[in-house]
Amino acid sequence: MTLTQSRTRPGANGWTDGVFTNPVLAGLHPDPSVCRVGDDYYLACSSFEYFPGVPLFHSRDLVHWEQIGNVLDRPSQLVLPPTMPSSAGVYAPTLRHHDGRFWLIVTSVGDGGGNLIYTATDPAGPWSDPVRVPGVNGIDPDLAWDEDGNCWCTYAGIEQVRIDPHTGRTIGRPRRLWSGAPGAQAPEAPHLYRVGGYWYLLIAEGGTERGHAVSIARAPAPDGPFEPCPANPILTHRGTNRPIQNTGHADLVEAADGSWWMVLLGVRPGGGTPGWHVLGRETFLAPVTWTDGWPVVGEVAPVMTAPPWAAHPVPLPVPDDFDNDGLHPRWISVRSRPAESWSLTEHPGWLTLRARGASMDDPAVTFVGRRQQHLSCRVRTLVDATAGRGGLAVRLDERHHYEIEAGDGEVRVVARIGTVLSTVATRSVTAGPVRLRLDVIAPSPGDWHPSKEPDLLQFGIEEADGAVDVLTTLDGRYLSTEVAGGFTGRVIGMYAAAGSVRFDWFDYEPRGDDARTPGSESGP
Ligand code: 6LW
Repeated sequence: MTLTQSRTRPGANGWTDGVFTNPVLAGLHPDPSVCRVGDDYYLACSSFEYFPGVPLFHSRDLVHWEQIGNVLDRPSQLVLPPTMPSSAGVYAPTLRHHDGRFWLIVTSVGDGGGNLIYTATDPAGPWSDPVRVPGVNGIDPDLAWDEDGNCWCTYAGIEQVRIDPHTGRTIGRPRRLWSGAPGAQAPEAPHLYRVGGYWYLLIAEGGTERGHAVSIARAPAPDGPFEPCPANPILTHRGTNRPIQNTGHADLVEAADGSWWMVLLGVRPGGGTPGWHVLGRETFLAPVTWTDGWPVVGEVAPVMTAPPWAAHPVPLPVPDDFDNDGLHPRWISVRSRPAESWSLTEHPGWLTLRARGASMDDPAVTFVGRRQQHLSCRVRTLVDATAGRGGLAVRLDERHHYEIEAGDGEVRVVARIGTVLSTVATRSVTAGPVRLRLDVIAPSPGDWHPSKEPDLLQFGIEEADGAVDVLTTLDGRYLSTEVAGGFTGRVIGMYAAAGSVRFDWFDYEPRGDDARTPGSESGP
């Protein structure tokens, strides 16, 4: 079936009268790294246990980002084994354009992979197989080239070593460069740039939680000696009541007009105290000016003054009816997506999933999902579980997920919260396809008490006329990073836990005030 539905909304697409909305990449998009080639900007993020990995975005204005691919989209580039824990996997890319090529370096954590370099002439892919850099023992690697063509790899600590990026060989010994503020934890996320007569070393410190911050130092040469900025940290929201928290892990870019911008990660905690963020760490944009040779970061707020050249909106999400030959790059699976686990041709117009693991607890579960990008949203799918068991799942990790599942003449809602597993509600249904529906409902701003939940997840069966039989409503805090731990956020999608399960369409619809936040969509 083809679902045709157009969605327009006044003030949609993150763009109204010279303002834009932050985050510019909502949902699980942390550790952004950005580079410019002419008038085009490219950005990459961490992807942890998800496959395909390292989402790659294009923009003409830094505000509106469209996903053009994933750097890691085949097993020869990286295998994420089932033994690798959630929130391990692929961390913190640096994306640069040098010598006519795109270069991307990441750390593969938890499988002994270490630091890996990939290159491409077209950022949409294909990207190369990896060059391993065994002499760099640290996360968050950066690549920078000096005027003599030396390639400097700087990483968490903060340490640095010269490398040959074509072979991965280190040249000389790693050296400690700078550790940020005395006593601050986790100096990490370095990026090294030449601006004017100085080399600037941008870092994150304080840990990726509420104490997160961005600091900078400068030196006459890429290897130091580094002098810290007297105004450090140049960005932090620690100890404030701002709606955007945990601001850190940043990258700088000079726009085509000579203005400077910072991309960074932050979170939007909801509910009472201590606050729960459910969408993961998201990518925000802030203006940067220079004073006395130091960058000064502008406000990071939900509504921002747009750069004068920001003008082209991106479409809002539309239903995916699975009528195309392949899956859009936004669809991600847990660790791998073997060819035998999914098909768009077995029943044309439907996505067929074949079970591997027996539930969403399984590290190798057959799951195809997308990031939750809006605080309130409605997700619906038409599922035929005649030949199996499966449905719609909201996943934080193996031990924190809710799902509404069809199979064996029933629809049931299952909740996994840590060691507790419970079937919360069941309904008998007649044979044939059934519409499963999830409404994620964030409270209105004034609706607050100290233990208020960040959101509610209402699961139901939708009739053809749109009426909903609600099975249950669950507290969203248990699918937050503050409860589950780790580095990710919610991913919502389809799964098969037994036999084969077919999905005719999947519809993710932003709701509420937050619906103006761009969703990096470009059609199914
Ligand atoms: C990343 C580190 C961080 O490697 O979190 O917030 C880690 N910063 O720089 C995982 O995303």
